[in-house]
Amino acid sequence: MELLHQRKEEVRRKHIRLHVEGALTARDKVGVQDFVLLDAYTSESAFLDNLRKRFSENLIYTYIGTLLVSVNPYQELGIYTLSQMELYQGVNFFELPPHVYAIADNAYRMMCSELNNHFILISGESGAGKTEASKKILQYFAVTCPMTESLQIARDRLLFSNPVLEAFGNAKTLRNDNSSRFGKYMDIQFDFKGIPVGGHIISYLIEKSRVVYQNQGERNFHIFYQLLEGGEEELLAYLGLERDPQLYKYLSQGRCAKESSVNDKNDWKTVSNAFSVIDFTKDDLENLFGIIASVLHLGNICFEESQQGCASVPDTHEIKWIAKLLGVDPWVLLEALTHRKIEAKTEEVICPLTLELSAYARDAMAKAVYGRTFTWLVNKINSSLVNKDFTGKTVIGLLDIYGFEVFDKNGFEQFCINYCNEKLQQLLIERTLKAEQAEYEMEGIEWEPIQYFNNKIICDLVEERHKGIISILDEECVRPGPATDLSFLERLEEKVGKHAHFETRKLAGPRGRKIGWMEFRLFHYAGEVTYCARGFLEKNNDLLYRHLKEVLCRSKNRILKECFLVAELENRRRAPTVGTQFKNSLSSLLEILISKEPSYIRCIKPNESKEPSKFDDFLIRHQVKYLGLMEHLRVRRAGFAYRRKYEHFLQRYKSLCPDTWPHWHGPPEEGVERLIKYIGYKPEEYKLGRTKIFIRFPRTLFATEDAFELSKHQLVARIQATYKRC
Ligand code: AOV
Ligand code: MG
Repeated sequence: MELLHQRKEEVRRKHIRLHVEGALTARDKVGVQDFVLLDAYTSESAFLDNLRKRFSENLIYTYIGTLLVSVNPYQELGIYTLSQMELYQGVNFFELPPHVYAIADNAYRMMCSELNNHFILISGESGAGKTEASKKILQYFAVTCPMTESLQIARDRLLFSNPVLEAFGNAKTLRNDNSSRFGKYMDIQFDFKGIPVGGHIISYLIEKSRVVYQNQGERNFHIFYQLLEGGEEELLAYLGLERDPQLYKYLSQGRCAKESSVNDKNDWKTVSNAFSVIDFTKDDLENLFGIIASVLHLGNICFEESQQGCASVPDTHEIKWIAKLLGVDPWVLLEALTHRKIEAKTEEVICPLTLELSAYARDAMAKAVYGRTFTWLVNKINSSLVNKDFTGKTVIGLLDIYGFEVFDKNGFEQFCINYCNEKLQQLLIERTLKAEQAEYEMEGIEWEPIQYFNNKIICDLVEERHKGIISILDEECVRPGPATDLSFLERLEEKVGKHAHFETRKLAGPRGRKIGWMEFRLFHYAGEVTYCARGFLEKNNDLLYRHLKEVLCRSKNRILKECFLVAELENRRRAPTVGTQFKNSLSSLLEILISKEPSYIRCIKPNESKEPSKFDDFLIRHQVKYLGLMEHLRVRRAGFAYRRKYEHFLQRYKSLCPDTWPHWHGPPEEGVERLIKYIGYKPEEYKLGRTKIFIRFPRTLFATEDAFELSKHQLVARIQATYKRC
């Protein structure tokens, strides 16, 4: 058995060597696989040339040290096969061409050997390939990790949670046909043997407004179209739905209900199958699709104006369907959609709503129902991923969040999404550029500081207490008197008007396109975005009239019952605004991430037209700039590829030197010095800090690691020989 393993190992290593050598000799053609090896490493053009060369050879991955840069190929490349997965399994990072599997494998092996928690942060703008990368990583773990029969179900549930969440949380936008409209952080939990045993998902702010409105060329969430295209006849009849999406107002505003790149019918099958793996019962699904269908029926409710200016519903066909599917009284629902309860001192007064307010109430109900159902779905998936039998688990967290996005018109949603990206960029800066330089200083290693743009200033502009944009918005939301989007804009001008990263029409400098009357502009790390302030107050407040809340709290639909608790009606305290909730959830996310060991994947979008083999220089140069890749490279290049605490280094490699084997009793630093002298490190290859050894080139560690493997095998052989003799 051991022999077989050795043989397999030899074959694989030979294969790897050929691969790497091949890559090296073809360097002129395919560029370098680690930007650190670039001769002109300070030149942006050289960086782009390298990326272009590789992209034209379909080599979409390149390293900067341990960070992976990935360019979306917009085509299937055949690089995610089983044999590719096997190849990357348990191999040293730099032995093989760069790959998302190498990042996954590295994190996994570090987790197993050091028994600590990791996360993989995938960032880049909308359509750059984050979600695809996160799926590939999950598949890699599912295929390559050890497995027992009883734990297969846990693995399958982890895998199948993806299509379900994508169906309910992704949609076609102008930037991406499968754009994530929610943020997702997923912990994959492993037991001490490295078997994936469970998981946990946290979702961030789903873009609810899409449920009731889509811009031209965009779609609602995939699930609606999948249900209509793929749902069985009986199911649609039960839900009172027709097949044609054009018949539904909530599905037809973007005028692209049928999208050629999306196969709704097939996706429906995938999602249905996934539901059964994650253990959704027939009853769950009936309730769930009852809600989805109700949202479509809601969208088709039309209001008419009476002579007194009050709203009424001329055709109650839709109301009846909703009442049936949600288990509510149709007349109460009708009243709640056209009237509002106002609490006077001693009694409740019921006032009719205008046409406009009724439409608002209807849309608010659709958004609330969808938003909370999404949260229910995440909770339900989580309860199927939970595994209480295992304690002492370690985790690898995968973060796949909506990427930075700019449209012709940008609203509150883009503001939140782009703010979120600022925060992640901030984390990256803090943990790489800043931390790396601080470490050299702390360890007493000589160092020429490298300048970089720190976007903290923009994060502060958005989130600072009392002074930031979210605080100003919140103040407007609670201010007594007629606060409007315009008064919010005026308050912004007053309070942050002079900020270097902010502009409005009144205070605009000569930069960029003209700013409209209701607009303000932020200079994000990734570029300028002009936001329209219209709708900010309403979306931040996210009000659902009490009358409608009461209806939903009394619903007999089992899912809604869990989503709208009666206790909520009794609680008169104001819930935090959407902006503040989002800010708080991002700050907890960062806390989760800061406690773990990071790996980074930075995704680049090659062109705006989603075409294969098209390398848009201008677009890519811009991303290279704002992602700070040149600065990363400079820090990496001037610095050291690896660092290890003396104790850890010695513990791993002590068998390579007779002085340190089997035990070294002196100070670990001295032991390491002896060890590296013995194995022949050259002075330019390393530096000794206060607590760690710093190794400049990957190849040095690589050679040490090889020697270690060899000595391990020799040791095993020696022991085996001794046994044979006995
Ligand atoms: P995103 O997650 O970064 O955008 P996706 O991962 O959804 O972007 O990628 C967009 C599309 O690009 C996918 O649907 C694929 O068609 C294609 N694609 C991406 N990566 C690959 C790959 N490695 N191989 C082949 N095709 C790929 V957003 O969710 O919009 O920020 O909010
Ligand atoms: Mg995505």
